[in-house]
Amino acid sequence: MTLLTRRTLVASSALLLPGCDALIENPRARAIAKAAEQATLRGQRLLGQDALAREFSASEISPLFKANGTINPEEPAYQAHAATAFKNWRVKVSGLVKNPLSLSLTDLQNLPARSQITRHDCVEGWSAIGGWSGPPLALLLKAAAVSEAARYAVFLCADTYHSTTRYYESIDLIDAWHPQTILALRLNNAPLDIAHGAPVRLRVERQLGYKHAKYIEEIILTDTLAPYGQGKGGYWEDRGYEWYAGI
Ligand SMILES: Nc1nc2c(c(=O)[nH]1)N[C@H]1C(S)=C(S)[C@@H](COP(=O)(O)O)O[C@H]1N2
Ligand SMILES: [Mo]
Repeated sequence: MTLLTRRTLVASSALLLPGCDALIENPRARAIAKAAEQATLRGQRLLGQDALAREFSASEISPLFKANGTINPEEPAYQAHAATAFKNWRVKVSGLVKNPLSLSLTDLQNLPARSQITRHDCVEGWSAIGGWSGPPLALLLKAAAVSEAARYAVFLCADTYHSTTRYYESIDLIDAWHPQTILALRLNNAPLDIAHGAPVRLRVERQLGYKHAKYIEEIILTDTLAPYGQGKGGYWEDRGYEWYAGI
């Protein structure tokens, strides 16, 4: 609401109620104008920003899905979780949310899951088709009640991959709410193995492999990427890769 300027109010109410600019001073007219703007936004997202990445059939699944980057986090804390089948693993959702969450694997497993067979493309030049399954990130965002000020979701991982800081990634809220953005718990009908990000990893299907953070421990809603890593929004972004890695 506060983001609406007088100009956009005039523009959207003019569309709805030609010649009635004076009505913008009226709270009911303002509400109608706001609804018109939201409808436009939804319309645009249906046309483009919500476009789905291609999905494949089960017969197209790659016989071998290569694992890349960290394939077995050496950190003692991670190894302790792995030794106990991740029973004490939590995924925290914090930052610009009204209800911070701390979810166990069982909590995540009990949420409705989405299954999708998609192609993973790594910048190193290989691709693989795999079947992923897990709760849509949107369900967590809804439960956490994301604040209007949030612009990004940042994912903090348990591994450090040849550095002293954790692997991390970030996406904007359009990708965060996208129906194919899931917290994958399973690959090809089996619980995620350690090489592919156990116990939970991101799938953000319209972007390249490095965006798909494995070993997720924390999801932070934020209006700035500056405090994380070198401030470029991800482990590989800090080393020169694009932040929006669209395929
Ligand atoms: N935590 C973490 N996530 C990560 C990486 C990593 O090293 N650590 N590597 C990224 C890269 S470059 C790719 S291609 C994919 C590889 O996923 P896979 O091992 O399931 O094939 O994970 C991405 N997510
Ligand atoms: Mo990659």
